[in-house]
Amino acid sequence: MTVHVPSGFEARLKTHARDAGFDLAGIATLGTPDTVAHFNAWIAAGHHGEMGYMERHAELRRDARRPVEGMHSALVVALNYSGTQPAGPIARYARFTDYHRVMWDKLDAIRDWVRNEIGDVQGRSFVDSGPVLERDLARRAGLGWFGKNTLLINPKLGSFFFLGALFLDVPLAPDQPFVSDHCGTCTRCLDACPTQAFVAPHVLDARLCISYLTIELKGPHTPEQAAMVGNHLFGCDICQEVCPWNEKFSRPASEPAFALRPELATPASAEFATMGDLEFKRRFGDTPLVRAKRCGLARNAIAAQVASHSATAADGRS
Ligand code: B12
Ligand code: SF4
Repeated sequence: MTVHVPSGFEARLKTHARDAGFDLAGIATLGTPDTVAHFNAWIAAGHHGEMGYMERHAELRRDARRPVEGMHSALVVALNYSGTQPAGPIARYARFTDYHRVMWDKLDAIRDWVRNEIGDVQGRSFVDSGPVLERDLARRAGLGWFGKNTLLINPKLGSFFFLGALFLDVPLAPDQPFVSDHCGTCTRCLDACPTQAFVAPHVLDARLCISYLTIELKGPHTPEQAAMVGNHLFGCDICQEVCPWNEKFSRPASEPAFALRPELATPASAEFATMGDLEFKRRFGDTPLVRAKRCGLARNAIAAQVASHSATAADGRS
């Protein structure tokens, strides 16, 4: 059955996405990412470290039509998770219920609305989960530019938001890509990174990134890695915190599921060093922390303890 897309449908779709709670919405046509060469160079340099899935599924990431056959367009959305909270050992995005399910549910509901509106359309929701270069797609859909810290930045929202996409098998009129770059001569994020993880503007060597070292890297830390982690327990926001666009435009999240959990906002880091599996699952099983697993959190908590003892010892000597 051929589906007829009525005139003005794209505008209604984006309005519907914003009514569903998304802060930004745009439309892109699926195809070869504009930044595929950057992605290829990043993989070739080994910047993905032990994130084997980035390499394994590289072919799919090189063309957004490949992950799901027959897909044509994407509704790309952003959901603010609030950059206004104070810094802490757990990155801001992980201080409440896991965002994947929240966003999948919203995107699936939008797909059902599309079916209701225009007929038998196939769709697939992606949130961080699929072999898709989401920031490339978001820039194509007009949502923002690539900051030198690699985050997608929107001129009215900053960068503390999640990205998601609803792939659809109908041709939709795309938005204009976001072509301008508003970083200018600023280098605050590059200068602030405590581990010098940016090998150049826009290029992150994940192997040096605290987010990677506390979440994605499995197994024990080398002494050098433990020292780099410092008192970070899960993830890192430093390159976003210092960004003037966040200082100016971050705002509290309006998504009810993103209500702050005090035990994640001001965690007792040391308790993660000894917590058992059952307790970890009971207290944090529905949060992003499960990505690092209980043993990853224990490893990070020990690195934090060592960092704090070293700092105390250094103070004592001075
Ligand atoms: C792997 C991954 C990581 C890795 C590697 C990060 C990285 N920079 O690649 C690690 C574990 C380190 C990580 C950390 C974080 N991540 Co992450 N991560 C991803 C994931 C799964 C893939 C990213 C990817 O494709 N990397 C490949 C490299 C090559 O891409 P890139 O660095 O983004 O660079 C792109 C552009 O900058 C551009 N580019 C590259 N070089 C150049 C050069 C020039 C001159 C130009 C103009 C452009 C350009 O092309 C590249 C390809 O599109 C995405 C989800 C997804 N499926 O896309 C989430 C995602 C990027 N992460 C996200 C988040 C929130 C984070 C953290 C903030 C979490 C935290 N607080 O700890 C940090 C931020 C660290 C950082 N500065 O990136 C969000 C970002 C939202 C946003 N506003 O941009 C995403 C989109 C998840 C989501 N669905 O919301 N992440
Ligand atoms: S801190 Fe400066 S250079 Fe880095 S992303 Fe923000 S505006 Fe761009």
